[in-house]
Amino acid sequence: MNTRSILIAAVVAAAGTPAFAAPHEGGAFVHDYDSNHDGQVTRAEFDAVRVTRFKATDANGDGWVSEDEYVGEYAARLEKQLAESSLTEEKKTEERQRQIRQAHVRFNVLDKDKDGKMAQVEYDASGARAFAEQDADKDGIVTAADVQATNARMAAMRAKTDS
Ligand SMILES: [Ca+2]
Ligand SMILES: [Ca+2]
Ligand SMILES: [Ca+2]
Repeated sequence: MNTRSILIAAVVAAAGTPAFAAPHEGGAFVHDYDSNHDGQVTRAEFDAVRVTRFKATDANGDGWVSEDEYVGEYAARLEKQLAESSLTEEKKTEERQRQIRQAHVRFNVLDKDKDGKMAQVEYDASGARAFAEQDADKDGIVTAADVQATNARMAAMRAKTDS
């Protein structure tokens, strides 16, 4: 490979990296839930945001979230992110389809008893799992250091599966 083709390969590789940060990425965790901006997320802060989000997602206010409500709430947040992103329209369409497909998959995982309704208790159970997963040192508070440790652990797990 000459210098020029190496350069082209590097540019192509850079273009292939996602310009679009997944909403479930670590840095977003502290950002999303740290209501008093002290750099750490307590369980109380986390739960308060989750309760608000569940209520907002339950668009018709009947106490449970349907698949349409769940995907609808997610799609609205996704559109905001896409509007701010620098992706081309074509890439945005691709990303939208991929993310919406995953939202349907997530709903079905959350809806443990498969009645098509996600109750607050099912939503809370998934939240508790997510919080525990991020809290790497298990002191009940998620800091940026916890998130980094969790990301490193997951990257190591992925590397193992890939090899
Ligand atoms: Ca905080
Ligand atoms: Ca509902
Ligand atoms: Ca912690």
